[in-house]
Amino acid sequence: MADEATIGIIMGSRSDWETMRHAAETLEALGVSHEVKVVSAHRTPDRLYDYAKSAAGRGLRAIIAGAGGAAHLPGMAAAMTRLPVLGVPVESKALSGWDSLLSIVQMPAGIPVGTLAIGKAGAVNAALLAAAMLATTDDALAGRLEAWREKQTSDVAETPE
Ligand code: RP5
Repeated sequence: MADEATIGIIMGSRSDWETMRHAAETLEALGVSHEVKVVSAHRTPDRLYDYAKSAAGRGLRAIIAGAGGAAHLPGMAAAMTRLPVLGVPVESKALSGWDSLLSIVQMPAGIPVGTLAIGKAGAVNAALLAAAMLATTDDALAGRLEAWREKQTSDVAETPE
């Protein structure tokens, strides 16, 4: 889903896709238009600049940014756009995502990044938060989001086996 995307999903490396695909799949399930790009703060800084600077003008309403290690992508994107930025710490091999989490969450006052949990849970919840923000002004999406949550509740078994 890429035409007239309302949510931009960016990640620092193709290796982040295994985590970030859960954000894309969740938006897909909710019928939220989105685009997906690899944008690295360190390896492709010009691509990051162009992406963040053009995001609002292209009609995006929020950005979900996932990165691992010295995870500067969400914060640098947030520094260059007024759009809400949701940060997903990708689980790193060296430090199990602690490095990613602390890099993303400890923003200086004035440039916020809404930081989610490490890994898949964070990617799914970033998508749900983005959808919830859009749903405040989109009744049809609000209905789909409520239905998604009701299904999640009804899918929980009462017994472990
Ligand atoms: C970060 O470095 C990426 O977000 C990724 O999580 C990590 C490792 O990248 P690769 O070396 O796998 O490309 O910039």
